Amino acid sequence: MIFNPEYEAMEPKARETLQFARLKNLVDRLYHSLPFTRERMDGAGIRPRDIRSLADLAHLPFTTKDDLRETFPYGLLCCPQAEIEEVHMSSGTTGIPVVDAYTRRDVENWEEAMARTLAGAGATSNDTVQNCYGYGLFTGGMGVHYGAKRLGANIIPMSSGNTRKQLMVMRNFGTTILTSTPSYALFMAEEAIEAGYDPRAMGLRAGCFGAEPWSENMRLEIEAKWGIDAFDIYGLTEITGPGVAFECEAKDGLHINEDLFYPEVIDPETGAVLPDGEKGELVFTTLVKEGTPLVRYRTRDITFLRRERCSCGRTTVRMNRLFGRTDDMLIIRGVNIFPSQIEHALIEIEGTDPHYLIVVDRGATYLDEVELQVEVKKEFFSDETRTLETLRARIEGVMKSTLGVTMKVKLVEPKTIERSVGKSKRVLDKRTL
Ligand code: DLL
Repeated sequence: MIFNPEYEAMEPKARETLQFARLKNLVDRLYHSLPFTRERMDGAGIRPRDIRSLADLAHLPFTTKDDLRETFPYGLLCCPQAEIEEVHMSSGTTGIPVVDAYTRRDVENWEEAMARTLAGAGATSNDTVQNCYGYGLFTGGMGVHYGAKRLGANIIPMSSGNTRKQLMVMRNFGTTILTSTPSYALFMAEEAIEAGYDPRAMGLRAGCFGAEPWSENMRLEIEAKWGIDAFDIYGLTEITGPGVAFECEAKDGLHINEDLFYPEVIDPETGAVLPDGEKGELVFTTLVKEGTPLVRYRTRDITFLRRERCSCGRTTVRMNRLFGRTDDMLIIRGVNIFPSQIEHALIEIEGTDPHYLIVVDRGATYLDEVELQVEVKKEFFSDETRTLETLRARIEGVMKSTLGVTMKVKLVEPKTIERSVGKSKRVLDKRTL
């Protein structure tokens, strides 16, 4: 079902007109109310009146994650602080988080975008949605929650974890739609089997999975284990959260809610806009955002765009399932982590050298497991085992509290981690998706 045919099945020409009107409005508003944008545009020698077509967007400067970091928390706020109704946050490169602030209208648009997303997976007001994305500053929990409410579905706000309880609820409340990270969906199926249930007999019919990379193989596995249709959903905190793009029944690319989020794909080296079909970095302009609108935000996600009509009737542009990222961001159990954050934390800990290796694996449990190998200073290594054990426990504690992820720390002798001549290799990702 198409939730909002007026926007989702709009004639592309009419949509372009709408997008242009919204873009113009956005650029005017930002230029006149946000010193950051005015300085950037003045620096590039461009005025709001120079934006005469959608193609002129390409003349505007990009916004990057560093810009968000440097203006933390409210330097890019475009409305009076009193109008903010909600905030969300995710990690940034050095641990300084990026903030998304929503006005009432922003939350309404998010509800709309997520209602479209759930409807793409066939959800209606008759469904019961069990939402296992984390509630809190992460956008997954609230995003799905809002969408399910807008759809008029029954929403079970489970958040992530506590798997036995999830399964109990699923069996007793007649869950029909599951929303979680794809790895957690697989983990839950295994737990169900272990507890003596047949996941296929639990009544689910579809699931919306995202927030981390997954593959066609993982889709097939989730579908076979649960006996459901599994749909890919995409979004990022900076651009509102989930609801930016979603799969429909064709499962052939993700429809971008492009009346709200205008996409471009650029060459990450030169910044030039690439034609449809060419792989590059995805960039978004939030056309109607009021709280923290962004112009040409570089997501660092790699994909390409396609404009052929989809068999579902939606006319929106589709993005391919992601190919990866242009940076070294890791997603561990849904938490975004940069190796540099680990490095910063290690520097503070006496006894360690800044040589480390992050080994990520997805064991039999389907959940990400991290082993952090850290080189210890020579004098520490000759010390008694108790000192080493204290150091190990301390690093584990620091990692858990600064990054929010449990890691197994293994202390290794000096000079055992391979040195490289070029860009050092900090991550060994053994996960096969
Ligand atoms: O992960 C928002 C979200 C919540 C999306 C629930 C889908 C479902 P962040 O924590 O800011 O936001 O992380 C955003 O996660 O730039 C991608 O690199 C990655 N990502 C998100 N969805 C997918 C997906 C949420 N479907 C970052 N496939 C993005 C692959 C994804 N990677």
